[in-house]
Amino acid sequence: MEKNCQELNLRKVAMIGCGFVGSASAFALMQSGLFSEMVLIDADMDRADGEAMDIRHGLPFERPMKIYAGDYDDIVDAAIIIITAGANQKPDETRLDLVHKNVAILRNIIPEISKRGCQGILLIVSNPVDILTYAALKISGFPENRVIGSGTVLDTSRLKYEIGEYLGVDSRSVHAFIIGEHGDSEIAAWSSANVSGVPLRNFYEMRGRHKYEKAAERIADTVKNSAYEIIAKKKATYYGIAMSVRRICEAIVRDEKSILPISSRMHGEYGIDDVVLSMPAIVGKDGLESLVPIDLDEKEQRNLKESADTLKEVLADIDC
Ligand code: 6V0
Repeated sequence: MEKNCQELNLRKVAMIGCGFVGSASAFALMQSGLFSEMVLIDADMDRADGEAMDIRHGLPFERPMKIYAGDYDDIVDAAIIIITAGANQKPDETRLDLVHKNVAILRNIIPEISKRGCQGILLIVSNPVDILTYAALKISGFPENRVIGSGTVLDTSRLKYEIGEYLGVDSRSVHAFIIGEHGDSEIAAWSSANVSGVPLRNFYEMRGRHKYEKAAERIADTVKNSAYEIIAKKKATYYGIAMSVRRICEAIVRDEKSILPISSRMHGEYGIDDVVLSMPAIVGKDGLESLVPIDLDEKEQRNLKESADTLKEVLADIDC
């Protein structure tokens, strides 16, 4: 019998899709200590069961929790429902190429969640994440704060890593965002980037790196192309996104009000409306609290608008 969820279990997480990304994320969450219960669901039930068994065999080295393969009745009280189900990119495929396959998969999954009256936060990870987050919002009818995508949290982490390496500084001291689409039209927001408050351009000079523009261009390209490069070498990317999923869950479960570039629906910010893309946002126990409209220079604003237009063209082609 279907349960109708009224009370959330704030220590419970559900993972729908247990392929490379879902299983790596589940493994990262098991080690995080954030949850006391984790349900794994996959169209391939043996896969979900096998991953649950494998991951829980690590529990004697971590904090106790329940990890099991389940079905949709098991997730009604989950505080966070993570969706990683769907086809992944093949070499030479863009994220946008996946759209029709993965929207169809969402059409199977989301009604199972909404008809049970789940009150948890939907975290969409499957690609193209911006389009799928928009589709999930429409299909679920959930309030916008509860339907978010992992967006450019991963790309931003890649950016911080590359800047940190280049400047010989801890990447955690780098404050910089990738915004827009999680994909080919993403934008590195250089004009607001800094290292612990020191504008990036000044920090480059301080470290004896005088060719700022060239280095920035190279770093942005490396970030944009890293998924393609990893997929060409090992067929899929999963550790970086797993850590990004863990970070987003941490901000929600601990009500951290951290600023993370998750994907969410825009409402006229920078002249962009009715499309989901990534902008820095305050993330806490209710999911998205509010956007943080960082300063963008003219070129960045223009590129952001173009990124939104790219996504809108794709949205016009799907029925949601
Ligand atoms: P994968 O290893 O093929 O796993 C996908 C899993 O989804 C499989 O185990 C399938 O059985 C399962 N699945 C398919 N349909 C359903 C369904 N209806 N219900 C339940 N389970 C289902 O792919 P992988 O894990 O590598 O990638 C998953 C998705 O994450 C893809 O769309 C990737 O493109 C995307 N990524 C998103 C990233 C991001 O930054 N947002 C990063 C990396 C990958």
